[in-house]
Amino acid sequence: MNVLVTGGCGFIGSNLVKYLRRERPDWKIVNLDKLTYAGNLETLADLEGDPQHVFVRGDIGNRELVEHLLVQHSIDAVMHLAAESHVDRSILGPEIFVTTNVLGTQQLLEASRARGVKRFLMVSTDEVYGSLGPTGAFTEVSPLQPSSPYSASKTSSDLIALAYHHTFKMDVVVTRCSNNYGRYQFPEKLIPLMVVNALHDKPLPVYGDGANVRDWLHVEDHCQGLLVALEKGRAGEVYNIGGGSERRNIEIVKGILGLLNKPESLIQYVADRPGHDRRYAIDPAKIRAELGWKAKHTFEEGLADTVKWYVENRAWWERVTSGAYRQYFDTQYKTR
Ligand code: NAD
Ligand code: TDX
Repeated sequence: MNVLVTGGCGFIGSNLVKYLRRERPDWKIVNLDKLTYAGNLETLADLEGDPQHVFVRGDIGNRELVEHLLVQHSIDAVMHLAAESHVDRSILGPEIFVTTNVLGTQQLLEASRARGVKRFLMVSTDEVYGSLGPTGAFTEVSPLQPSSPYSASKTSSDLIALAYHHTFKMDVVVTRCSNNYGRYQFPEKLIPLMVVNALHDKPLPVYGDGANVRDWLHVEDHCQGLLVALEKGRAGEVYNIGGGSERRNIEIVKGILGLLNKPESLIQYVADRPGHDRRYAIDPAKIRAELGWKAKHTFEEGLADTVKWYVENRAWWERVTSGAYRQYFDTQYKTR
């Protein structure tokens, strides 16, 4: 099987590429990534020289390039993760979110249709459902009510992918997962940002009252869910993937400070995120019943492991935050 993974140098994508190399060693993985600020090829340095992993720097919106790759590598399936992924950045500048997430996804779908890709897995998000009250959980038929430019752009791409199934009979499966955490997450997202700030003894900015709730999913559990959806999901179906670990932001921030033995005086309540969704919670009953998937990690064990990883891999996040990792690409690839 030959698989095109888009965004394979980002947080989830790089974990997924490593996971697929371990779990499906005979598959060829072609990794198409533009290497934006969020993409770091150095994360995949351990795959250097691996003939089953082919990295290509490029844009999902470049239809000619995508079609060329689909043909050149006889791609059977696409796992589409490439995106602009940060809500706060979408509030500062929505345009690139529409360009990449909406238009880029449509180009990728069109190229996949033209070249007869057998399965297209669209990695979407629980943010398409908007915000929940204090009770209940999102199911696959919950109304779509995205709040931010990011989530609206993801909802658009999610629906365009489903439209390609309904209209053109393309084999499309959509997954919608909750907040991921784990190794190699860019330190702009809640957990790695708080760890990095605490390690620098800098203030930890908690938005609003800190009582917003997210449903945390270990990235390894997510990767397993993506593989199962790719292999066993039914065409045209949506599968929610959730970790069953609802936590208030402030609990997480305090937990991180506890793990690092840092004082709670570092917590700084700051202005709320505009349009901040109050609560997300995923009902994963469908993927459990139909595909037999279930999260394995507990949040407490996963968070402790993640915090330890950031403590021990300071060089990785220092290079990522300074932009120094770009030199790696320049020396490894540009000269070839
Ligand atoms: P990320 O920001 O860490 O990585 C995104 C990757 O996509 C980067 O490597 C970047 O270089 C690449 N990219 C961006 N624009 C591109 C383009 N035009 N062409 C090719 N590559 C491009 O994101 P992530 O957190 O790993 O998220 C991956 C996917 O999962 C996204 O689609 C996101 O919406 C979705 N998702 C993420 C979470 C989460 O908690 N992180 C939760 C639900 C859904
Ligand atoms: O500095 C911060 N302070 C803070 O209080 C940051 C960065 C975040 N927060 C809050 C906002 C959210 O309630 O923490 C929560 C999590 O924030 P993010 O890490 O930015 O994630 P979120 O907005 O929930 O979106 C994430 O999950 C769904 C991913 O970034 C998306 O790509 C995914 O689709």
